[in-house]
Amino acid sequence: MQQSQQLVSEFRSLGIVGPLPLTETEDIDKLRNEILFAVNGQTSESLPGLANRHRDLEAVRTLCLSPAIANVVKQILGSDVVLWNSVVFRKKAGAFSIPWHQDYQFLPIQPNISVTVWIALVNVNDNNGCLRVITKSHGQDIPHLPRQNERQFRGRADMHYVNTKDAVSVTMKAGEFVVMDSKLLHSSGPNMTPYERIALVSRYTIPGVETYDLRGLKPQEVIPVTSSSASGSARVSAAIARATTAGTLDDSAANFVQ
Ligand SMILES: O=C(O)CCC(=O)C(=O)O
Repeated sequence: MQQSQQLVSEFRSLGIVGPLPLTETEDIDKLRNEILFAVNGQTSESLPGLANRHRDLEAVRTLCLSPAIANVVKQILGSDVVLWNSVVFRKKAGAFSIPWHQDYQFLPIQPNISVTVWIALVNVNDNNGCLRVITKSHGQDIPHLPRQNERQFRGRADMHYVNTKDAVSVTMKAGEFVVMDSKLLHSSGPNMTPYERIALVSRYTIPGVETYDLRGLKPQEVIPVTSSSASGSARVSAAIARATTAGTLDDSAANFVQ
């Protein structure tokens, strides 16, 4: 109990918790190879082939529904949690950086209640483009610039508002994950190694929240991570109250542009 209270208060205060280990029964090498085999040929520039594969790939679903992840996300969002989005992030040898951004600005979800989990499928560090974060930035609404073409990442923070000297690199072993507030400023550096860096991002919310496809048009089905008897709308109200208190809720319409 003490441990879980610490975990939640760390999440609320820093906007991130971890790295934490996945459940021991999850064989990360096997799952990674299955994912790579299935997404072969899909790169970050062809994101739709890498998005929401928890719907059809068992290996992606197994990771997204890991009891270790469910346990943490439930402590943050409450016991009734749904998986609503996932993306495989491939960073090939020599590949680009991902610019500083806050996810909540682009999420096709209303109300904007979402927790992001970043799962390392290989060891990650500064050499191969690990995640970088600015802790405590989840309290701020950072202005973002629109992307100039389809090949650019979906959005980037206006760097006048980002103090990169506060950035922390999140070094992780394959099979570890971090849980982030969807308002936490994050980025990742270039991959300077000859090997691919691969990660899985999964996103969770609560029943009753409306979630849409990548273009923010079609309502999407969600996958329950747990169930409880509380009604969806009661859970939404409770989570809105919690998120507002924690300063993590943005009520504006989903403005996702993929
Ligand atoms: O995996 C990465 O390099 C960055 C992922 C990311 O920025 C995101 O999930 O929004």
